[in-house]
Amino acid sequence: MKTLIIIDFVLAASLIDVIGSSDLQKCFQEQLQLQGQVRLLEHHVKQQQLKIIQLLEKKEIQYSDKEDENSVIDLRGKRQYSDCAEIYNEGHKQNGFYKIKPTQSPREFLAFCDMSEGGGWTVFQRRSDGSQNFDRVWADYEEGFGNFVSKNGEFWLGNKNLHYLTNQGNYTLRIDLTDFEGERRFAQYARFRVAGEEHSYEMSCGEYSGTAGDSLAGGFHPEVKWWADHRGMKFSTRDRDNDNYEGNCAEEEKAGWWFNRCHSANLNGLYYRGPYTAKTDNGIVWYTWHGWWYSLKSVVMKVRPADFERSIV
Ligand SMILES: *[C@@H]1O[C@H](CO)[C@@H](O)[C@H](O)[C@H]1NC(C)=O
Ligand SMILES: [Ca+2]
Repeated sequence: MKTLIIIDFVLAASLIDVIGSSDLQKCFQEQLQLQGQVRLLEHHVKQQQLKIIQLLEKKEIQYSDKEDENSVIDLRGKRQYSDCAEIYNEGHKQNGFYKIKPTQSPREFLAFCDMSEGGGWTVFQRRSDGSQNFDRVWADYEEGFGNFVSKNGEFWLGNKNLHYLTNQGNYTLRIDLTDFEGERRFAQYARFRVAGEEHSYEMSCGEYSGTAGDSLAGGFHPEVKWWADHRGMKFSTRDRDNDNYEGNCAEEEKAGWWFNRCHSANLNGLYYRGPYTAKTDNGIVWYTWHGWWYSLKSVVMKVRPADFERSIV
């Protein structure tokens, strides 16, 4: 080995003699240039790699967004479920739209199952962003309307479906509310029930519990009950006035609801985003929390059998 190195030295020395020092300098310069180019290319390669990683991440995010977008869950089973509590008790604990068929219902329909807060909640109304129009006629409220695909889509399940659903037994109503300050409150009512079409989908419910105050039964003050109690009220829409007011609550409040004279809760009202001014109190109102002139950020109305017990799966 040593001899070889010596030969190399000798060779190099003789090469310098042969090529001349200016040529050698040129070679060195070229080498430096090439090394510079290599570094530049390496830099490009690194940048490209980063770009690829970023694009892949973006694609992944889009992918999960799409998964969020479509929240319909097909169980593909032969079994029919009367509500989300049954689905939960079968071990399905993912939030989403499932097909249910209450015992008296002539057909299956999609309902959002909220598997949080103990699970088994069938959601029949949601407000989240004002993307759906809730100022609708009787037939729309009867059959249901809105977005039955997206996780946070707005919808009304339909009075007919709500009737079939709540007449299967004693159902607890839970209303989850959030405001634009990021606070959450809830109101819960025992024995929530919606009568059939022949009774204009009259609503009844029992004892209140919760943190948002009792706006549905006007329980916040005995003297307001005659106009603020929504229990025992028939459903009203702008084309079907069943309220206790000389005028037409649904028309003025731009919503379908169990109006009295007219309300201390109007969760199907206009989506205003917080404090608002209008001729009438037609925002998304829960009086006992934010009064009549504050429109809430989100609402979820859901039911669950009173005797619901989580099965250990
Ligand atoms: C519903 O609750 C009421 C009052 O607690 C009770 O009398 C009734 O038997 C219950 N109905 C069903 C179907 O469980
Ligand atoms: Ca009226």
